[in-house]
Amino acid sequence: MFPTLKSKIAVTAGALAAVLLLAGCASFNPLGGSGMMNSSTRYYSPKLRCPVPNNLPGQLVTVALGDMGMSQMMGGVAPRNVRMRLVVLPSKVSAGEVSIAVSNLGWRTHELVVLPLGEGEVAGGRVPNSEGEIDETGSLGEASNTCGEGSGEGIKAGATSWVSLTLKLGRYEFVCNLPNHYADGMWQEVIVTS
Ligand SMILES: [Cu+2]
Repeated sequence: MFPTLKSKIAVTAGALAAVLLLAGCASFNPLGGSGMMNSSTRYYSPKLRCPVPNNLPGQLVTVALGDMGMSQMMGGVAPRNVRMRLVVLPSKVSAGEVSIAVSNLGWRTHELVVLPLGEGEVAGGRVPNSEGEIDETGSLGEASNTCGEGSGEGIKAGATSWVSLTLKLGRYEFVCNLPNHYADGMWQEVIVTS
């Protein structure tokens, strides 16, 4: 089923809200002090270089991935614990076919993996291994293909990726599982209702 005009407008508004949300942390300074990071510093997103197809099946869910781009500003030296974001809109969908449209608004490569949450499990509660990655057992799919559908080598900065899946009733966790990105905050719970 194609999304109706109304739902398209809602999705556009949602994506915009996600962008604003990401931009909203512009003044967040992971390094602490002022120095070269002052109030005039702006968070800058690369321009998206490939659109998501507008005829994806089922309910459309948008995911915005972001990071503070510090490594660019700091001349390629990445400080530890750079804060990263993963924002899913809407975070509540009905069971059935869902198309997930992912935009990487950050400066680093990211990805989107859909994992189930078992009873008693909470989003953000997984423990990364020594490589900084979490266990992807039970993954329902991923969007990690720069300017393409499905699985790939990661979504490059300013690129999109998308995937269509059937989600059953339950709780899920959308994550980025590149090394240390989960621990840096790239996860969000998504609830699938009847
Ligand atoms: Cu990431």
